[in-house]
Amino acid sequence: MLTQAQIRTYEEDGQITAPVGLDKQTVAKLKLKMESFFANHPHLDQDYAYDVFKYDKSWLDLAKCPEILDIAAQLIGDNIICWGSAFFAKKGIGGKATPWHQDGQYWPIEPLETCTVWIAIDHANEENGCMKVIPGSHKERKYYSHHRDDSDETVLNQAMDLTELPHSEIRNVVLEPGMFSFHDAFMVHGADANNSGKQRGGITFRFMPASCHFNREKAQKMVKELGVVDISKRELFLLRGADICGLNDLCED
Ligand SMILES: O=C(O)CCC(=O)C(=O)O
Repeated sequence: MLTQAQIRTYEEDGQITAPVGLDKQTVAKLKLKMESFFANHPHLDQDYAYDVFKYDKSWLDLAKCPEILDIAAQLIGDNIICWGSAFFAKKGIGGKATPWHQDGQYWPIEPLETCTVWIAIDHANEENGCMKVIPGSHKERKYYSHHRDDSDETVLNQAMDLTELPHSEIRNVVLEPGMFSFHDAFMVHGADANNSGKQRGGITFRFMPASCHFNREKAQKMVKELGVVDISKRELFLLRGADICGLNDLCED
């Protein structure tokens, strides 16, 4: 759980590294599970493999882990839907950068209140391109303009220019295996390419309060207008509480 001071840090910065994490044995099992996941799905890009649940729902067990959900509940409330899962398991050779971006920019969630947990399976540090955040960049709850970048050098095709920001102090999110970082959907973040020779495995889960609507029609429009990945058919898993919004078509897991 987070202390009140840590919750305030998240509110101020848009990111917090949790004071709890997974034990060594659990991380070792996760690492093997990640390796066998990619061995079984060789067509997936390890640098960014999204919608992991589509291939293997057993990853939901990790998203449901109480250490993670208790913190998510402190940040977004007790009614929690998990709607996304993605590996950023950058291998360490021929790596792609994660451009500076805001997540919420291409998410069809109304209102946009979500948080992501980034779970380190390997060490994530400056050497192997850990996530970098601009603390406080979420605070105005506004979208900065992004441009489309379809190059093979990056894992996402929406990128923003940091010159638009009023301030841009960069913080590296350095994590040991098993540690969690949480970030807000409006927060500006990115990561350098990992060419260190050392894998930087991380998996993310996206949570929204169940008072929000995952608007599938809006998702389809975003595909047409922005050329982003089609997330209109994402499965929605209610992990805690009830669907307060009432408009979300939930999935039985
Ligand atoms: O780990 C990375 O390279 C980027 C992660 C990210 O963009 C995210 O979790 O939203």
